[in-house]
Amino acid sequence: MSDLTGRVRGPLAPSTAVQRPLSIDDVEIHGGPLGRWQQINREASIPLGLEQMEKSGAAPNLRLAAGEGGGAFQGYRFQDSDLYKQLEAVAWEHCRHPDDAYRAFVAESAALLARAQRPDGYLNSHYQVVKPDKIFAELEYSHEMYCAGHLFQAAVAAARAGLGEDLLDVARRFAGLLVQRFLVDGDDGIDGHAEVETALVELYRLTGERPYLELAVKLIDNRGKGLIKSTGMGPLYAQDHLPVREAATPVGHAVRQLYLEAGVVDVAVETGDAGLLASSVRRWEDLVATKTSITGGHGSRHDGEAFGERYELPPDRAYNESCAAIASIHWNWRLLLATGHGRYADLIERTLYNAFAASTSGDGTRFFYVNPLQRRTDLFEDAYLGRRREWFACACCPPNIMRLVSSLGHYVATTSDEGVSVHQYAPGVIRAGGVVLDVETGYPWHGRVRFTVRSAPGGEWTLRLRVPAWSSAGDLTPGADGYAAIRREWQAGDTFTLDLDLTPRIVRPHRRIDALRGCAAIERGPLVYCFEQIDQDTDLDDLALTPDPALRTVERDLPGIGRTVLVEADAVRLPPAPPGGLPYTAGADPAPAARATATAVPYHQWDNRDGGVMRVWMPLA
Ligand code: FUB
Ligand code: ZN
Repeated sequence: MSDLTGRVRGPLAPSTAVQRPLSIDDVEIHGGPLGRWQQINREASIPLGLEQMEKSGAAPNLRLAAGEGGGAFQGYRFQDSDLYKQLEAVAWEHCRHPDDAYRAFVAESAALLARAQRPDGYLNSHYQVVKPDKIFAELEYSHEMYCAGHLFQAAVAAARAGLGEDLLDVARRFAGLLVQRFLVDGDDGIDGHAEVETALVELYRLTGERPYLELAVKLIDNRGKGLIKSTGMGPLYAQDHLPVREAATPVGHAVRQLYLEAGVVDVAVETGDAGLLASSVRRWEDLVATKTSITGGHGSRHDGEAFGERYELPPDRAYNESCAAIASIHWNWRLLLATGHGRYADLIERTLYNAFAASTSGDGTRFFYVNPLQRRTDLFEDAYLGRRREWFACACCPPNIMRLVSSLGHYVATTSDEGVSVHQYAPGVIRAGGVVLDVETGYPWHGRVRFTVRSAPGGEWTLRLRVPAWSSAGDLTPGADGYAAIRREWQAGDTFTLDLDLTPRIVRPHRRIDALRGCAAIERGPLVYCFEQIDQDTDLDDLALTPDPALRTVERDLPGIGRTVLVEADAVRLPPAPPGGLPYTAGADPAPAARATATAVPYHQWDNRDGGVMRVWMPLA
């Protein structure tokens, strides 16, 4: 192995940061939901994804580009990116559980990509096979740099995972071509879909090649100058309406905006550009305050897969693409490392346990692309009736989900000159700078997290524990950064217990979210709850919560879900609506018919039984 593999075996290795990330294999997750997701990712999702690389056309397309196969190009112009995400998922999984099959998949894919790659470094099967005369000529929607970005991330992952540098060689040849054309030769083009910016910075971090960073800087500086030709979707769609530093709020296609933000923070951190970082923080604050679903999901509009206006957060039409949840976690992680502030870890947790986790079925074999907060049952335009699917024609989400799950350990804890910070709670082991910590917890079902120092370097250091914004932490008072800091000369055998308050709570929407007015939702710890028809003994759409409902937790084993904690809420059954006529009536609401109980399950576990009605937000009687 050359020293290009670097020290951190994980997605992010900033050269300067308030908090330093750990390697994936420095954090063992032994159970709980995170452990379960990693297990099914390995046992079910990744094998399914590997099969799809052939079935969906991703690998055959590259064989066509290499002049090897027969048939026609299959799928979207960004089909190559599915393979790149799948490679990244496998590489991070290899860090956790080395596997010869993974090694072979990466080696064979790298060889195929090398054969498909043009001598000048260009690589994109769609343009090579279908539109060779349009290479770099329609950047507004070509996804050529977007695909390159995913290639770079896969190559970084393979190198850091010890899977060789053949993929990295392919990536560097393509990156060299991009640098030559878009930096050295002065082509001012930018891709209509951000992604390459963050990837170029990570490639720079791995290789030390400064031009990769310089190109990322240029691509970000060039956004907002009208350089992206019209796609028919308008300049907001691809965040080309304003220079990045001036944009006050996230707009347009949600995944594009969120990947762009990851790149913005990466560039800001590597170049020491405080103004650029501040602009990203400003947009984050606006996003959180006005454009975020309770699940952490982003994107209110199906049209353009886009952010809506401020407070436009409809539960039934919420788009909340799985990729947007992933991109949001990427962005928040970068902000957390750059600032050390717990509000970013809080949002990672909300997104991870809700918008993100709901994307995958309990057995890891089906995925949501769109994650709404309400399902009606008359989705006549959708053959799948709003249920998860095994794969998609546009399969951006499934392998993206897999790469995040296989790298989850990376997001659990960090180190700094002061000590160790724990951001997400899961049972297992954390190794950081000479410290070994055992973590025992039943989180998020139980609120107690017990740390035992297995070994520690001499001298004082600080154990920083995130106290989520929704909880108190007993006698511990978190600082303004959201962390309780316990500084002492820790000895092997020392223990420390954090008690988080998991009392279920009723949550009400901001009064400006018109679509949610008069409704409430239930949260418990980091989990957002939802109501599925199957758990009610009356029609869910006839139920309303009482104005200040008592909430009771109940542990159950449910088919398709397993052991879980339900929340029962006091409710009333509304009288049946009058049949026919306009759905509007004059006068007061009729009095509720009878007292009832509404039963909620964790949102991330929904759609694992039948395809019935679901809602997160319930009307208040
Ligand atoms: O355009 C590539 C990917 O496809 C986007 O990130 C997703 O939103 C989907 O449109
Ligand atoms: Zn997606």
